[in-house]
Amino acid sequence: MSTSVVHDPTGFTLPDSQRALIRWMVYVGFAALSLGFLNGAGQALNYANVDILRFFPGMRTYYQGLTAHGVLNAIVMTFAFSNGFLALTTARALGKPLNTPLLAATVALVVGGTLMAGYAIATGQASVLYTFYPPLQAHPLFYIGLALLVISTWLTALNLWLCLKAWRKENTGARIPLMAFVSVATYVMWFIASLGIAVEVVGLLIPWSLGWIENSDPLLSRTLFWFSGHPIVYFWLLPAYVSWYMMIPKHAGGTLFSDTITRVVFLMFLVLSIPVGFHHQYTDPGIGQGMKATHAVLTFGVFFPSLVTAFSVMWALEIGGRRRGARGLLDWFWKLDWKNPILVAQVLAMLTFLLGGATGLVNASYTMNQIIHNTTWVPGHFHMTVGSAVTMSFMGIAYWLIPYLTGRELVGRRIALAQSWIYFVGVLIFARGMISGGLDGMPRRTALMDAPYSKPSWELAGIITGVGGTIMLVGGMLFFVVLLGTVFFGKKTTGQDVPFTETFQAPATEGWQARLDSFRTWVTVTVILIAVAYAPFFIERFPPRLLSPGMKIF
Ligand code: HAS
Ligand code: CU
Repeated sequence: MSTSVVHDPTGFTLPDSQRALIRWMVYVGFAALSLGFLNGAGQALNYANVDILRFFPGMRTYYQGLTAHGVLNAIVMTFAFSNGFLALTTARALGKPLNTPLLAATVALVVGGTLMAGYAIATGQASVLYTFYPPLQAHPLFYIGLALLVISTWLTALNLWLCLKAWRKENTGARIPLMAFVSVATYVMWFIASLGIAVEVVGLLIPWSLGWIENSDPLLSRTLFWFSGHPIVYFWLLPAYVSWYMMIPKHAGGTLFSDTITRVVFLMFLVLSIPVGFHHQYTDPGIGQGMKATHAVLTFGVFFPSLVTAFSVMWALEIGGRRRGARGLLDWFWKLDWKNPILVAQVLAMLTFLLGGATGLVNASYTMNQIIHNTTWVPGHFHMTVGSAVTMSFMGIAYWLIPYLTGRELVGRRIALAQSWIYFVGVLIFARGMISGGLDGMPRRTALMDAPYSKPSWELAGIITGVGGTIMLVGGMLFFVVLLGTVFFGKKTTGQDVPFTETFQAPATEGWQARLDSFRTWVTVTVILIAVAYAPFFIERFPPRLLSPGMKIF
């Protein structure tokens, strides 16, 4: 148990040009997040009967604000951050530079895509929410912008693949360094997953919004959307997991327990993330019960690697706490370095994710889903996953990543610490409001302030939601104080490295474990499982039934 392995003793540093491109990618992501936060507070306050959206320039309706909130936070921020972060982790782990023109093209696509979709949303021509279900119809630039954003992730996938290929050529037979393996696995999963949304947007929605085809097929489109729409949540989550597995042990002073288990977890996400999309469509007509049940069972399967993660990461934290002097059963938790904002943001993220995971199980349970579907319970769930586990982890990562990318020391550690706690408390209050309201039938995605109906019990739930959302905004804005302070006023430093952990044992070079690195095998398994879970529906639904004319309601 004591032989430690340093992953990459080569002392590789990323070329300055690539560091600058990654920096800009991350800036774009965080710029989107800042606007997304503002819109989020507007949404939360809607439930408390307070309308601040009307003070936002150009904002016409609640639905326009909700679209901006979802697209900026869940698509632009996450894509931009992952494109930058996982490109860096891959290059660092392999000790190889990336492809600069590809990286530059990726940044250009993220910027161009965001501007196009942003234009359509800002001018009120795309108030179709981030799921853009037809027959709601948006301006063509909305769909084209989204397509460019998806293509930016493909270019990143290609960049990682080229980097890995070059490394393999020089290291025949060697195991892929763990941090590169988990980063590449994330993008392999997402590349396959994104094909659904690509077919939907390019094959159906862009031609329809341009008037080349007259009508839409809502059920087929929704199914293609959720083919990508469930795995996208793991595409948001896995960069945080890369940090929890590879970096948190280092920040906590611990060590990652098992190389093999970590690889198996990421491979389970590759294989199981996609064939579960119908758990978003339990109430959709036109999909067989048997298919829905299959997806329900597989959803419980994809729950498992997160459970394993909880125990692996907890053990790494425990080792860290014990090395800092903890003796009892649980005091390792309090012995962690609670003054380190990088660690604190992410440990608090994990704590909210325990609740995010638990509410996910309720969603996945076919019959219980009937009670909470389309209620505010669902945004309650996803703000304890993407809205905190992921977002707070990205903020925690930023506390070393921004210094790494800018060559400047972090400014405002105390503000950073306060920021994490405020956001954490805020999101728990917010989610408490949403969850309780949802159990009482409070509808999601509804301008409740203007609704002619209400229920007395929604009032308190709405107020709690509004208060929590406001606290989240304060926590979120303090993050930007730290960020801007660091970028503009941080003391110049040199010589930082990407912080990542060792594992107790080096990966085995022979036996079954070596087979884990064969992406070809796992992609084959993935494709077979997808065929089992989706082929019956798509065969039955082909050719598309283009019957629904577009609607522009808001
Ligand atoms: Fe979900 C709806 C099921 C995870 C995001 N989900 C959504 C939507 C979003 C979303 C955005 O089955 C709404 C989409 C829309 O607009 O309609 N979800 C699940 C399940 C999981 C899950 C089973 N969701 C996520 C993640 C998301 C996310 C992750 C974003 C990042 N979700 C559903 C279903 C629906 C749904 C249905 C449809 C609902 C409907 O009707 O519309 C699981 O993957 C969750 C597994 C998580 C765990 C927790 C592990 C905990 C860890 C932390 C460890 C803590 C430590 C600290 C180490 C098993 C790893 C230790 C310290 C101590 C002292 C303890
Ligand atoms: Cu899902």
